[in-house]
Amino acid sequence: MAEIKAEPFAFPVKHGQLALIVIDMQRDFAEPGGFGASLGNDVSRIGRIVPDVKRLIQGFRRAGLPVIHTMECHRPDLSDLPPAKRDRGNPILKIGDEGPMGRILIAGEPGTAILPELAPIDGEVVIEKPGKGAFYATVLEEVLQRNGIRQLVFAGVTTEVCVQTTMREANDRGYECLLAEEATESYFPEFKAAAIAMIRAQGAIVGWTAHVDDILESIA
Ligand code: TIU
Repeated sequence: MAEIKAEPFAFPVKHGQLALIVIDMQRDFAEPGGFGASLGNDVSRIGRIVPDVKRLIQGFRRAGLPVIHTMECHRPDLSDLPPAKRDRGNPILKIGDEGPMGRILIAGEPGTAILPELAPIDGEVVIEKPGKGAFYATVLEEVLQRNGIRQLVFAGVTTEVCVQTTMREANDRGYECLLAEEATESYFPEFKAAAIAMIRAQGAIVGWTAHVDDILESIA
């Protein structure tokens, strides 16, 4: 397990310091009637990455490497929801409103759950986050430090919103970040392509990008 074939150059794997972080693979972003759809998005693209995200999760589990999951969600009393976030745009259903899968983006509601195919197993950390980035108002940094994790492979949705925000937060905190290209998706293919390009530009200014097969081969 020395390095992962990646862009803009090979990602140097450091033994015992690597974890997978799966961002917001929730029904709310992937299914009709959820938060993503309420914003006017065609959510059908999101479900198509599930097999690749699953392969990545299984590879990390097989290798005995940590898998961390995140969920974008808010408390039922909305005390962690800034009005600016609730009121932004003109969604069909706002965060906290009752939808076909329960209250939109509220912790514990059916629609807020992680997709069943990708569900966390016992012992895996799940970070509930009120923001787009997974460090803001969460214990993620503490969890990573306690486990000696310094390198993160990223999967999940959406590429240019919660994935990229978290990668940038992690990069600024000194973590080495690698985005798994087939295991991330956006509602806008052009935004996914742009996010991938800007992450690895300028000598990996935010981090590396790699194909799922190459990541799996290196950690096997
Ligand atoms: N709207 C959108 O593209 N994303 C989000 O609101 N959250 C996440 O990316 N998880």
